[in-house]
Amino acid sequence: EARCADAFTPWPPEFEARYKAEGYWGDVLLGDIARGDPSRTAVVAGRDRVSYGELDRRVANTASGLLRLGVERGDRVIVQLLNTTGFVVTFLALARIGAIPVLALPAHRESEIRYLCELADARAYVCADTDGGFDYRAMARALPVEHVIVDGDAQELVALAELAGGTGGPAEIWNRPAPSDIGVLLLSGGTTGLPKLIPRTHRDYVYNLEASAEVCGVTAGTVYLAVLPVAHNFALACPGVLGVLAAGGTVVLASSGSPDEAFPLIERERVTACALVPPLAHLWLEAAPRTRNDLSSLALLQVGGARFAPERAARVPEVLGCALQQVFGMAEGLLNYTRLDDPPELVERTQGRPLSPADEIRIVDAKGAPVAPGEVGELLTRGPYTPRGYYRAPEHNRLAFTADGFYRTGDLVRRLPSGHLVVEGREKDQINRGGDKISAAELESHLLAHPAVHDAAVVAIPDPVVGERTCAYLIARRPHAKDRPAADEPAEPAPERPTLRQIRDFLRERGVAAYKFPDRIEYVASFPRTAVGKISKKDLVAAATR
Ligand code: J2J
Repeated sequence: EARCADAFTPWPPEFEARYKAEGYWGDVLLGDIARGDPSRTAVVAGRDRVSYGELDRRVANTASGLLRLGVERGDRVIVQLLNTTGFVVTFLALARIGAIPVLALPAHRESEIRYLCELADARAYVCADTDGGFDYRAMARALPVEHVIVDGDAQELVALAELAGGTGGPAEIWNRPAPSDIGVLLLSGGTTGLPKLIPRTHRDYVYNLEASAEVCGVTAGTVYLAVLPVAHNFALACPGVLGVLAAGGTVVLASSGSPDEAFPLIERERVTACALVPPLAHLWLEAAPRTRNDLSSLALLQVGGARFAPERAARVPEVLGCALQQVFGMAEGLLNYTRLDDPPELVERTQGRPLSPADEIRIVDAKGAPVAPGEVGELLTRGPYTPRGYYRAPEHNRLAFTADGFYRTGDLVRRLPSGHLVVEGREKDQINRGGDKISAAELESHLLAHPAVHDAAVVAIPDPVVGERTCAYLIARRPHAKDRPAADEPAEPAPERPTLRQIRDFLRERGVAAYKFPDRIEYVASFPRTAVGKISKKDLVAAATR
């Protein structure tokens, strides 16, 4: 516990006492949540079919292997795995020995992973072998970590399976984590130049996943299909893979949410629940009327991560034959769910209400004063599973949290008398590309590194399919004065303007995840400014959509 003290802001003692006394925080550790009947199926992934008994053995053996390697309590380990059994085993094994998984998305590339290694001062990196032509092992060899562990063909690196196969059986874990320790570091969607990590303690995350499982009616009979990356909070713990394992249900892991892959799995495994982002839900609504697959087992479809249009929400029950649940969540904590017994009106038109009776909500105007009931304002929140600060980010924390510990979500919401929230927009400088979050500042700083780019401003433009797309406004760099033609030569040459293709190649070359690439670029001579001289992104959006 002590070694983490400088890295994150603990809840004040009176809150800790209250959350414990009221039963939100218990003593269960993240590594011990998979407590299903040993003979029942815990995880299905491709040809892998693993019982709870077998899962527990694999977790114990992997935990021993990690200890033998020298990974110990408090060490940070970057985990970049696909939706595989290896992810579940690695996550639980690390949690069991008190090492802290730092969850990267499969789409992240060297720029993001290297930064995470440095920020978290990581001991080890666990990755897939390859995916879609990308070789994680090649990237891994250049990273500043002591150990690289590979789920799959490890070449000369350490294989995850080999790690678990050591002799001597499970080792004694003498230095167990405390429930108040950081159990996992989640990646923030980000609004700043550099990504942030969110420290989730064992006890707050266990509450997060157990309370979510309860609100979603998860039982040992649940068969949950994970198609979103399980490194993301939604598919991991809302209730996600961990919530379903905690209830003794079955988790089916898939690598894509396309109807071609998901529908046959739903039929074969008799899937009862699934979580999607809106663009995927849209695809499912389009594909379901024509499918030959039997989707009748599906009882609950969660949709969240970005705005889900009410017209589409209303079609889910008739077209997919299941209940819809809207989820407005964030890796920073607060989760809002529509409830299974909410009237259709609320399920279709709201993004749910807070999970916990102990969640505190404030909706404020630009000056920080509460708005009148029903008015739109910025959502601030604190509660038993909303941390009080980012990991190793004291300066940013002073901006992102109020003095009394409320997290500034940057989301603009309206609250109905029922307590349900409607997301009306966003104040933060972020693009929500169908659930994928892109920090404008981060992308701008990459664009500014291009030698032909003088200035960059990134905005979200509305899109009928993914909701928002990324548009980068660029000011091309004029050639340097010394390169300019002499006075007797003809007029100065036009600045060179990289094409969208060239910009994307440049970002790929820099090791930036592809989902952050702009969909569109526009060259301008100058940016519109606000009265106080800041770039007016509102005017840029208006110009892009004219
Ligand atoms: C509009 N905007 C939404 C929604 C999230 C469950 C579900 C989603 C996330 C997630 C998550 C939205 N309508 N229904 O972690 O556990 C936007 C908001 C929010 C941000 C958080 C979960 N649901 N959003 O999306 O950390 O702007 O978490 O602040 O990726 O997504 O993004 P993220």
